[in-house]
Amino acid sequence: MTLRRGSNRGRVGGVRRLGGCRPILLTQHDILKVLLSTATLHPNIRLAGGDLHRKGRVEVLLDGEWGTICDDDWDYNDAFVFCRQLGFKDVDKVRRDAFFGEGTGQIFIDGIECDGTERSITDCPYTSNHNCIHSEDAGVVCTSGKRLD
Ligand SMILES: [Ca+2]
Ligand SMILES: [Ca+2]
Repeated sequence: MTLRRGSNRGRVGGVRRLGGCRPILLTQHDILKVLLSTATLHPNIRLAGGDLHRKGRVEVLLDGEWGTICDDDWDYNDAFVFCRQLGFKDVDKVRRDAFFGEGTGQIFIDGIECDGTERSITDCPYTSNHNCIHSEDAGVVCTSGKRLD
């Protein structure tokens, strides 16, 4: 296969002079960019400690580290943004008080106040200067239905 995009022509020519590993790295980078731009699932959040893929302790990846969300102000609107971000249609249950077990690491988010329209949980107003402990970790049960939009 020959790439005809103008931006790649000079790069491919330069790579030939530099040796064998660089073309593979550049190609992986291009593929990763496409995958990230088309991904339905957001790579920076996850559910942990639940027994089904749609429920668990809500966790976020910030600065390369997984951490939790405090249940202070954790309500339906916040859970809705989280479930939608994971690709689910809605929220089944909002869980508080480390319902799915206590997380480890940092508590990144406290006092979260989503209005329900945000695309990402980290787009919601919140404070990282928390007054929480892990027994207050927030959780959620998302509906089994996947979002269609
Ligand atoms: Ca809230
Ligand atoms: Ca608080």
